[in-house]
Amino acid sequence: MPSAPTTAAPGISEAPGAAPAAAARAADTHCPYCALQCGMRLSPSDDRGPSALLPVTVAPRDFPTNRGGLCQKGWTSASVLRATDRITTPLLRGSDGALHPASWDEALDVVAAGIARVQDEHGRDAVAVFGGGGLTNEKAYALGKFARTVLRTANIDYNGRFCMASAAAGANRAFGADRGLPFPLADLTGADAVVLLGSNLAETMPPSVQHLAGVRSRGGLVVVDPRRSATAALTGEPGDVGGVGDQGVHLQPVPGTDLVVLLALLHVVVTEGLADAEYLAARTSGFDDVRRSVMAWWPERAETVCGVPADRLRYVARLLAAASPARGGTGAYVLTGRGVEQSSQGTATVTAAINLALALGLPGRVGSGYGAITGQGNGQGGREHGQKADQLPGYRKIDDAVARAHVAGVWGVDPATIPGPGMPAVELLRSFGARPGLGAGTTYAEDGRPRALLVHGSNVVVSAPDADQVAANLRALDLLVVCDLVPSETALLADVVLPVTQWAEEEGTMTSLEGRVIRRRRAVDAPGEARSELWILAELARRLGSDVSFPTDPAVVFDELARASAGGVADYSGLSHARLDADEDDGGPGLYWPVPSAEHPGTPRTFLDRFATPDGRARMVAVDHVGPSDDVRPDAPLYLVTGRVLQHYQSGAQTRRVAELDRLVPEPFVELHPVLGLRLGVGDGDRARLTTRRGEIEAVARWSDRIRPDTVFMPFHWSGEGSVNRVTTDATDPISGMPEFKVCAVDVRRAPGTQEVGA
Ligand SMILES: Nc1nc2c(c(=O)[nH]1)N[C@H]1C(S)=C(S)[C@@H](COP(=O)(O)OP(=O)(O)OC[C@H]3O[C@@H](n4cnc5c(=O)[nH]c(N)nc54)[C@H](O)[C@@H]3O)O[C@H]1N2
Ligand SMILES: Nc1nc2c(c(=O)[nH]1)N[C@H]1C(S)=C(S)[C@@H](COP(=O)(O)OP(=O)(O)OC[C@H]3O[C@@H](n4cnc5c(=O)[nH]c(N)nc54)[C@H](O)[C@@H]3O)O[C@H]1N2
Ligand code: SF4
Ligand SMILES: [Mo]
Repeated sequence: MPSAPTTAAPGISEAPGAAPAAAARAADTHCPYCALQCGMRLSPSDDRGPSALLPVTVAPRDFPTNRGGLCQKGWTSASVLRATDRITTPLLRGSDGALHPASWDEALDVVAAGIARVQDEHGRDAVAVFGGGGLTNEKAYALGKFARTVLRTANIDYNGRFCMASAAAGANRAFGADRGLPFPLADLTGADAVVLLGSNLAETMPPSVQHLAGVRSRGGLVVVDPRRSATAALTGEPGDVGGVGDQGVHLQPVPGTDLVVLLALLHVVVTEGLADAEYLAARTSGFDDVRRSVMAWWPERAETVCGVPADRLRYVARLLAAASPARGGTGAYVLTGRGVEQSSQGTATVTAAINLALALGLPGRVGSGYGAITGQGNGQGGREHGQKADQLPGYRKIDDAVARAHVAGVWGVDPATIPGPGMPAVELLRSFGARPGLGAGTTYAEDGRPRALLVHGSNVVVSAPDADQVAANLRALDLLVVCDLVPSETALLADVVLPVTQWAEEEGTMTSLEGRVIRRRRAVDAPGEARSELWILAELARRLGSDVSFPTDPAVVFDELARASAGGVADYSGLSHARLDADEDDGGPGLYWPVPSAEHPGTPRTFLDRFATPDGRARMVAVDHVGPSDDVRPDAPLYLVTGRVLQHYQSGAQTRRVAELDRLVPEPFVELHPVLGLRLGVGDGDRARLTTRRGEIEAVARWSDRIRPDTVFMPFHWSGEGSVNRVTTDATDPISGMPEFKVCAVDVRRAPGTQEVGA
């Protein structure tokens, strides 16, 4: 592989509309981006006004999650359909090191021959697959099936490992099932208390804030975040920063110490007799252990670790308990987001949040509960249909003999040919690296090193932790194939780039953060030669001599997925595109899984009678605080936390190509408190240099009094010298394999040789 990627202009369109314009039609569909899956109506553009070059215009429509609202990303989403550098033909890396347009036959022949060669020389597991939580259910299902039946490789995982893995591990262990929100989002409206741990909904899912109006009016919104984020500000004007406001409370802990906050809250609940004893006896197991384990975390001790005043911890514990049904409240919710989950103790922190909710009797009760806020458009469905290393469709375990037999039956293969679990994402990306002492002739069985990778729907060079190392590892591959819409930083490293259709160009289904299965609909044809991944996988299967069937009609793929999921945790067997369409024609906004039969109405709220564990009880598991893997120390005395801004989505591959969004937030920045800025000599507007154990980056400093003075914040949406994942740690949670994106130790200074702009 070449070390310096080059982009060739041919095959990548240069101007909006450069690809032949296709007739557009109206369609009711959903936003391409996040898991809120806001409802939108696409209409053919007229030939006047700013959208004249785009095939469709976007308008919001009424849907339960967005109630007629859209964020800036949603409003501008049609721009990506005609991104100026949209890939419109397959591209092949030539002997000159550049990417050149090729026909589909040429490109697919190269991919098939490369796969066959690598598997011949190094073994089946030497070809790996990396999927994405943005793929439709149909594509995610087909990708998992392709990996297990055509490639017969164990090594398939996806970017949901960066996103939902700890929440999933925690919920699966406690409840026996992982549906991010096991209740409709609109249920939050009636609660007396909602605790949001490490979630910045006001920027990451803006229309969802409508559902917090009720709890805010009752003073019950609790936001836990080291920054006074837009969401934390919804708690109202406090007397002092981080204090109690008129609409709720903002707790501003030391980064990476949320587990201590949660242990202290449960300590107060237990010692003040606020737990729901009847519920605990009837619906849970393991409480005694958990009760004993929180005894050591009285609020004054917790304060010394997490920095949240003891009286405020008591206030929040009592607020939450008063809202619980056992104490006559209208209901309470505990919700977690990436701020607490992207941690080496993410599963433990989710478990502590669940323990707190269980002690108060919230889960499995109408009007109360615990939930994790799924991130990607199909982050929920993406983790149910078999692109996760240890899973088969229907949220089944790949090492479960009964599950293997069922799925093998649907696929028409011998269960013994389905591989076992593969490596989780971070380990997989690490495994490609060349290692001393291993020659070209070794096999996967000898060195555990895949030689080829197919990427579908992730830009790992920007979004994976320790990203420079990831890029170096991708360069060490014999074959990198990337399917994408645009020349993402990862696509630019590939030997073969395959252009694919995107949201408004395809039919399919998505499963929203509420577990609601909804339809994605086509309004416009894809430009140039872009093709659906269903077609690409079918063509590769044929070229690789497989006799397993790969239908290309999404409705037919869905029917097969539904059969494969029958009897599993995420049972879609009562659903079809036709049923979802008929439901929508009747004004229905999709159906919640499980939907185990064609007559079944769907399941808006799960666990009402029993949890999905063998004995029907929720399992409480004692957990304790260890702290971040890369903690502050004299040469790296500050916490670096990472996250998002409203205008950009993920690695920025899509939103950096939307002029309006790029103009609003054109470059990476590092947010720091003025007190810290003065101490470090880094003024507002200065260039700052950030150094961690992985390396150094530079970005513009932005002063803000809304962040702790011991912490700096950077969004991760950019590549280049301000790409924060070049310095984040690739340490992972031992149970979920989720990387510790949120916290690492950093040294910050004014970039040498730069002019002082600020104070
Ligand atoms: N605009 C926008 N919206 C998005 C996305 C996007 O890229 N851009 N992506 C979508 C996806 S895939 C996801 S996963 C969601 C993510 O949605 P969120 O979880 O809301 O997003 P983040 O900004 O990653 O993190 C939330 C907050 O965690 C805080 N935080 C950092 N460290 C800690 C800590 O140690 N403790 C606590 N309590 N908080 C901490 C940050 O300050 C930040 O405000 O957003 C979805 N929506
Ligand atoms: N430091 C730091 N890093 C983080 C996070 C953080 O909070 N901090 N958050 C993490 C989280 S939660 C997530 S979810 C990840 C996400 O990060 P990524 O996995 O990189 O996600 P995207 O940027 O959405 O990349 C999706 C890519 O797929 C393309 N694409 C879109 N639709 C399709 C399709 O249907 N098929 C194909 N083949 N391609 C498609 C897009 O053009 C884009 O290039 O980032 C993680 N990285
Ligand atoms: S909140 Fe999410 S789904 Fe809604 S418009 Fe914004 S990005 Fe799209
Ligand atoms: Mo995510």
